[in-house]
Amino acid sequence: MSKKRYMVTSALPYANGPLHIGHIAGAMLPADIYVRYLRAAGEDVAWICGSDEHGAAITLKAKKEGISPKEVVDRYHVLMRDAFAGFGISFDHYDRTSSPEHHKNAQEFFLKLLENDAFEVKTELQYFDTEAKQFLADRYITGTCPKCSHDKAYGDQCENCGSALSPNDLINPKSVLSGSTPKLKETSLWYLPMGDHEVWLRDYLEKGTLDGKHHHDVKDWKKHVLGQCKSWIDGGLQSRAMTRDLDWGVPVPLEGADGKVLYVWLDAPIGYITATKNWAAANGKNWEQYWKSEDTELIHFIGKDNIVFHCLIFPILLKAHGSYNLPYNVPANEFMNLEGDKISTSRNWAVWLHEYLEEFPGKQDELRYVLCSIMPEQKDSEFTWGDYKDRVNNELADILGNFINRVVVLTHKYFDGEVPAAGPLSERDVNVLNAIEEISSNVAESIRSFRFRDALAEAMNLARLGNKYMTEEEPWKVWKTDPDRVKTIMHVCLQVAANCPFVLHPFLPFTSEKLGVTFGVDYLDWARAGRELMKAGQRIGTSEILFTKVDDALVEKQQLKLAEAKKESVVKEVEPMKELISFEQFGAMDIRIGEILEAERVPKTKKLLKLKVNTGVDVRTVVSGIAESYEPEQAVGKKVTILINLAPREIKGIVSEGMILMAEDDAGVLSFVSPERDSIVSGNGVR
Ligand code: B3M
Ligand code: ZN
Repeated sequence: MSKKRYMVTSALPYANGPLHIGHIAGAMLPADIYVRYLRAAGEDVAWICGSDEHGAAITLKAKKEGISPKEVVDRYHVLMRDAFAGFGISFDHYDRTSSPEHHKNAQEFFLKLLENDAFEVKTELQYFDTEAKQFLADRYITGTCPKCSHDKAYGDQCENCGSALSPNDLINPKSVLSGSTPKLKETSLWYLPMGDHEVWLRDYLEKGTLDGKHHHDVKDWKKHVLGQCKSWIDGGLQSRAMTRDLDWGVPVPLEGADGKVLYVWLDAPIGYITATKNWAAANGKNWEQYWKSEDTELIHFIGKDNIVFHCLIFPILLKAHGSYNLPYNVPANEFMNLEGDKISTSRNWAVWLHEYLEEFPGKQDELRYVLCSIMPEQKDSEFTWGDYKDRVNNELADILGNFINRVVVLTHKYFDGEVPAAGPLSERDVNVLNAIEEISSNVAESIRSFRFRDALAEAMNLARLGNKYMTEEEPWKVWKTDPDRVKTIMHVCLQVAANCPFVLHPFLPFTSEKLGVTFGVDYLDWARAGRELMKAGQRIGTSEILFTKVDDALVEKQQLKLAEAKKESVVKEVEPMKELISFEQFGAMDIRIGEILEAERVPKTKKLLKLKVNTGVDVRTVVSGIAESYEPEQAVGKKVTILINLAPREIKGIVSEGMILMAEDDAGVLSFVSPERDSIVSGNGVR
């Protein structure tokens, strides 16, 4: 059953860098399509977004650039806002979380939660960087993941295995600020006891019920979203700290809480509410209807890395507050990769929106089209420039562009730009005209169920149908023998062409605007679409070429640009030199050449091999995190460099006696550091 009102949100991007195709493919383009359709269908909808301006993402960027966090967010807020506008991302309101309104709103929300006993205050030992004089949480601290042994896990999450972590879980913790090993220091934190909410969360997510009543249809939710939620709950929900000891963020509004701010994942989703309030105030609306009224659907568009926050944490907060709706659906997308690799801001492996807008003026719809065609709705997908070229040329130019161009040119050529009246209709004419309604209702249904790829394919079917009809009816031939029949053919073609902007505008707003002018149709009103759109005698306008073809040179240029970025980022990413050590310290290390005699995987780990190594001194066991780079059988027989006087350490129940030295390439693949001459035997010292 559908409701009266829609509150739509898109994940607030961190204001710490420019936007790339992954951002819009994940959380903004699907929402834009959805909302454009809903508006055209006459629904009451508010769609908000904004810049996420708090958290370690911002402060670490500021530190790296040597500027203040405020300068970082001011710079990128404007860049992001403009890039969205450039792509026709039609938010009703784009806000930012560093605003005084948001600070006030988030603080009030926090106080209400406190009043409702939503938190537990705990005073405990937390990691503290004595050099940087700062507590370390989230991205400020890295170490080895206790679950999978990945050695670059963060204080909040391991990106290798997806586990949620606390700083205290990390093995060998290191401060990101100084590289030093942090000390423990006492502080108080407000925790959200998520475990207390497991029972109702399970009902809400697995049955779609809330307080014993039907809330939403579970079958409308994406499987991968529910799967992720279920595995979180099955794993047992841990308490999560909702405050941080930092100086950038929304201050905790309590006496004695100096130097404490709200956790960014507490304040950012409240940012959705602040944005709605600001939008409502500026537009004479009642914000509470959009967040609290029972007949409003709350829909969050996000990427898959944000699922836990929107499906578990935010619902707990909303419910604990008391009067808010819970998400009606969270149609999260998976990730979009680029030319065989993960999109990465730090490695400059991305197609940047502001650069695309500069390099391809007027071609926003081409990118929107390609991104929607390959949207990662159910699984990860991949953008390549070769595919961009194929889709623009074979679909946009050859089908849509070609059809519209032929309709417009022939209408002017034969009928002086006037819509001809139809004569008797053939069965095929009738079928084509009937298809208009069918396609339009299929598009609507797919959009309402968040199947945007299907919706776009179906909308394009209208142009495909018109193009095929025209090609097969051959009005240019029939003109010589039966000009009356051409009137009917062109009449049918014009109905199809004029309906194109109706079904295509959620996807291709710029092109649809042009078509709206050419055919004089009010395409922003979904209900007006249909087979009788163009009346006989009505004049149509002219049309420019809608899509120019992409050539190989463009593809190569873009691929080259990426290759250059990769080269530069490799140079940039070289780790800075560590502090000087004395000759004595060097001399204390006993490094030898050893030979691997045996190798086997350590059960239940992805990365670890258990090796037997002949060090020349003895044969010993070493556990080494190389299993993703070497199969056991590839490792056997290799001569390797090994530090033999490192204190033994137990890893996964095995005592490891030594450390094999490895080199790492830019893709993270490890390689043994081996002697070049075969004559060098085990036990040779390395000096
Ligand atoms: N800024 C995370 C992200 O960009 C975060 C989303 C907030 S939505 C409330 O992945
Ligand atoms: Zn892990």
